Amino acid sequence: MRIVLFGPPGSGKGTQAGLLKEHLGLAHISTGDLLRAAVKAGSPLGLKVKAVMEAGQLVSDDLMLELLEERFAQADAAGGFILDGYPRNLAQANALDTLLARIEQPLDVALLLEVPQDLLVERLAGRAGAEGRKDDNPDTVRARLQVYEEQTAPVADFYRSRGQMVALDGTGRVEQVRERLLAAIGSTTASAG
Ligand code: B4P
Repeated sequence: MRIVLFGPPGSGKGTQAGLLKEHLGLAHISTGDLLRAAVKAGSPLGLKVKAVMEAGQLVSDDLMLELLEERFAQADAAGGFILDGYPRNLAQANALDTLLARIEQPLDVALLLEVPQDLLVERLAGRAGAEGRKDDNPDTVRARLQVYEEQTAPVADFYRSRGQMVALDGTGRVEQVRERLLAAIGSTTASAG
């Protein structure tokens, strides 16, 4: 099973991908986690992207693709994956298409978590308090939400036009959202088989 999980910052992508990974035995590929690991390690890539992330902007498409290709080359990705945080614009959606065609791992479904903006702001403020992530401060959260609306939201139409998009209610308890996602994945598998 190959899944793209997307939605605005704070919609629960990372949270849900972690749970689905356990349940479905898939690799969890989070571009945000890959970038944060590079920043933490102080690698050349990490040094390049730190300021961009702290401003709530998108890291360049070329760097992201390089990072993703490296991650897909790891053994666990061959058995299926949940991609969390990528694609974040139409150029990335096209790049992903080309990459997945080349490695013969076409996408099964794109799942969109829908959450109203005031709840996103509330959740991210909660995480800022709990984890101290620099990009969760109110100014950066505003910038990230704007980037989402302008650049990432059109990705939904990209997948919708191919009949690969399922939009889900991302509000409520973590377990409730997880059940909705599993039901959507179940019906995708049933209609494919
Ligand atoms: P990400 O790491 O993808 O950050 P995110 O959008 O905030 O999602 P995340 O997965 O962390 O949060 P979640 O919604 O699970 O990206 C960070 C930055 O990296 C970007 O701004 C960008 O600079 C860069 N980047 C990443 N990918 C890129 C790409 N492809 N191209 C370019 N740049 C890229 O959870 C948020 C909070 O909500 C948590 O505290 C969680 O506990 C809480 N929560 C989740 N579900 C909940 C629920 N049901 N109820 C209550 N709280 C809930």
